[in-house]
Amino acid sequence: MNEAVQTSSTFTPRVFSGIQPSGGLTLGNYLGAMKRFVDMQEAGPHETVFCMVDLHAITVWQDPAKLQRATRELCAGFIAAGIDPKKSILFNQSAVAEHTQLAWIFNCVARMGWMQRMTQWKDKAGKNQQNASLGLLAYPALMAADILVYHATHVPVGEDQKQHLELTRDVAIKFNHDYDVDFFPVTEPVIEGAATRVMSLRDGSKKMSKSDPSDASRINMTDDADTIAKKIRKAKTDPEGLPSEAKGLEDRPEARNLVNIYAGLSEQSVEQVLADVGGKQFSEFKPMLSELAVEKLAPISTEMARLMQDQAEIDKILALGAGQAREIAAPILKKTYEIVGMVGA
Ligand code: AQP
Repeated sequence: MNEAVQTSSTFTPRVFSGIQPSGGLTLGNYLGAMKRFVDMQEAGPHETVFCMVDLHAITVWQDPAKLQRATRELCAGFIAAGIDPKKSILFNQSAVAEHTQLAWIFNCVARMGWMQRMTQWKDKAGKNQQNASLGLLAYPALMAADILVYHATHVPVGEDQKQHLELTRDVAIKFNHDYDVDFFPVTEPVIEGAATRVMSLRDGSKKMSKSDPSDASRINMTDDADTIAKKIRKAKTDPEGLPSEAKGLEDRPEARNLVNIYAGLSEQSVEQVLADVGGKQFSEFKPMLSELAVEKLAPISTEMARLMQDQAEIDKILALGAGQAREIAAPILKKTYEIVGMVGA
């Protein structure tokens, strides 16, 4: 069992995480989240529950046909990356109504000020907060429900989700306190590895993101070998060569990002990578990185394309997963309703 999972509280260890079908999967999603989901699945024996969070995706406008395709493609991505529906529960959020039912309870537990402090809310709503959707503001309460409706104890995520997970902990603590129960676990974020925050290839101060208007800023899991090589060749760098120690990457965000990506893909530490490539110029390092990225990503994108040929099979897997998820979520929601005082729960 994964060490982080072993250090759990009195609740049975259970891992939950989700990814939004708000566009195609990026290398950031893969290294920061999906690859680590697979590690946690394989580390067993704890249950692993993974979700396509389509209700989160619609907090900003999504074209309905594209959302459907992105949800199925994300499911194909999970499976191609190594999530096995026989070992993990794999489903889409809107198929399990308990998420939104618990989210309403949490909307009434969480405070407005908590939501307004969230960096993601500020970034995504921008200067036009009055015109942003109410769902975008309430996003973290739904995320808390996604996690706590399974009594999940451990949530593997990228660095950017740390603040939302702290809010999930605050929701659990406040609920337990307000109703004088010890019902919801105080979830542990699991943020590990060399690539917990993969940055844009065009701007080392911005996160690599599915919704970045510039396609050159990210590597998509469906990019072919030539596109990957071209994007890496054009990735922003600085004129210096690579250092031999991690401290030489300080104040060099673009160089650090490419080294982190190499470390994440090759499953080495940054120090191990620099011991090999220290002293090289980017003209030498970038082709090495391209070759590694293609070697690791091509089998996944080929398998995703194959799985996407049979959408009925994907829908079958999602329906099966939703049934399994509901079996865990329904009694937890029922008990929550009883605690809150709903008649006929
Ligand atoms: N750049 C990243 N580096 C490391 N981890 C990342 N994650 C996302 N981007 C990076 C992790 O992937 C998981 C799923 O993220 P998400 O799709 O639910 O939402 P997000 O974090 O908002 O991802 P995007 O790609 O930036 O989506 P959009 O553009 O729609 O907002 C999370 O665990 C996240 O940490």
